[in-house]
Amino acid sequence: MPATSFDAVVIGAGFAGLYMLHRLRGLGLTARLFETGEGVGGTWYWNRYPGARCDVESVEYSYSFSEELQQAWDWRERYPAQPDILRYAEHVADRFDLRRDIRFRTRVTRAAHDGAAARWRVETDRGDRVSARFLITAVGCLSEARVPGFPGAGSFAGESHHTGRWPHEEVDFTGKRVAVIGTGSSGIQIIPVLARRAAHVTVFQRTPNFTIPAWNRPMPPEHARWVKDNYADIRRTMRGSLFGIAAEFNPGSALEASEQERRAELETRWAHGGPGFLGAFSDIAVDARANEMVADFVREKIRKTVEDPRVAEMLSPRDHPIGTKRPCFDTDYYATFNRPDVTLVDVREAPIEEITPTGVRTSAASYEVDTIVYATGYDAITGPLLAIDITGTGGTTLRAKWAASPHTYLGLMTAGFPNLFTITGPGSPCVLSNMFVSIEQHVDWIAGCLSHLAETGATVIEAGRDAEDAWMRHVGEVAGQTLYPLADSWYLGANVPGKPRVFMPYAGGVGAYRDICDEIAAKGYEGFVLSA
Ligand code: N01
Repeated sequence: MPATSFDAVVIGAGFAGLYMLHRLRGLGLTARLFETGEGVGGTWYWNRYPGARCDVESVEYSYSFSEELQQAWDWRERYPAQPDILRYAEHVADRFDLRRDIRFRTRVTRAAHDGAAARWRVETDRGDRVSARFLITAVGCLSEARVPGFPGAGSFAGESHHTGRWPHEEVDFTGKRVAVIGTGSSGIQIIPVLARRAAHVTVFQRTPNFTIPAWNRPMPPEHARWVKDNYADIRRTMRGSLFGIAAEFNPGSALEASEQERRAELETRWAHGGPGFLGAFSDIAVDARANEMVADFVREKIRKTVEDPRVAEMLSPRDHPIGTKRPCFDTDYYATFNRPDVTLVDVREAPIEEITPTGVRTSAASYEVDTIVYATGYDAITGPLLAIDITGTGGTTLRAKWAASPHTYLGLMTAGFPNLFTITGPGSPCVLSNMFVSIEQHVDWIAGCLSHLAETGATVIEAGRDAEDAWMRHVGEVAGQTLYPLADSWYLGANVPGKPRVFMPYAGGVGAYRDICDEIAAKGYEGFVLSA
């Protein structure tokens, strides 16, 4: 008989779930991990589209918990391509012998807390019925893919794929007319690659995004050596930073700098490329005038790169401050629109009315295509959690509790759901950070918490309602000091019709957040309720 009773059930075999499983083992706890996909890797298992690549530098987008692992692994490029990240996830799963506790091709459908037994009862789509004292979600923030409900989508005669649910077999674009709908990070990565492969690419853009050149390149061996020799310092910098990256942030103000100083700083960072660009000045995220100066600089770059002034203007974002939507980092994005075989269509002016058997029809024209790529994003942060039917104390569902907005204490737990931990949940820095830094911090904090429970004889921990209310007020106040709420972004759920408009991540930075979590733990898990 296979085991049905565990100390912990973990949901998801991405980087959060893999590390959580490893730490649970280290604590001597039994665990079962359920994963929908056929393999490990989470978002990097699903996002196999051409051009998929992480835009955090590879040496920073990796685990720090094992010195042997970080010394053994060699990254090939400045930013890791999807196949390399997947290889890394597989290597970790093998190296730490994690697969034997993972059930693949299995989706958790329901989880209900049984108060009398103080256990979570978990059900899957393959008929598993297991129970565990602790339920730990490692479902990722961007795993619930969203295709808008365009009328007629089912009638399309060609192939259509969402970037986040890309087929395992190669999709052949040779000689094809391709529609790409969406110009977020995924669209911005796939469009230049498809332009080189397909006969014609038509890009359907609703909102132009700011994108900064990534300047990807092979990893110079001397840099790889230097990183391995200096990992301890690099990791320390990342952990204490705002966004979990090691890029240098300039504490100076864009408003106080002279025109010449400002331009020099921005040109240097543009030439370096990547996420460090937005660290050019400390007031970009909080002062509209400072932000506009940086946005102007990027729009000027667009005008210099894109030959047709009309197309350049279409590509120039004007409806949100730079950085208030997830910044994008690209390879040849703007220059791709100089190609004669790439057409940009503004669907804000003429919205998509339907998908026909042969293509896309907007209110202004019809476009015949062979393949449609939906780069239309995700029901982010709360979507993957609410896709599971989770019921806490007294029959309250998570969906009901979060109907008006997600409510958590530290993004780690939510009152009324004892012993449920949400790795990188809403109310934590999650998507505003390098996910590896946030994942390791959450997993380590949870492991510390489980040890504390064992040492003190407590079996149940739950977020206190007052502490949770105070935390959510703090999350809102910090967001309110920034320009983030000004954009219709997925950070606020604005991309999903009917979703509450609430800024979900904690914008105080991963360093400050870590200090808060550590202090709460040091004070005996202040604000949590522990019981035997
Ligand atoms: O999704 P998005 P994504 N009609 O939501 C458009 C991470 N990521 O998959 O802005 C027409 O950003 C929508 O338009 P609008 C990263 O965190 C990381 O690109 O809502 N268009 C938008 O242009 C990223 O932020 C990496 O007006 C419609 C696009 O679809 C997150 O994933 C790579 C539409 C969706 O953009 C999500 O990125 C890839 C409609 N009805 C992703 N509905 C790296 O590490 C939506 N759109 C590099």
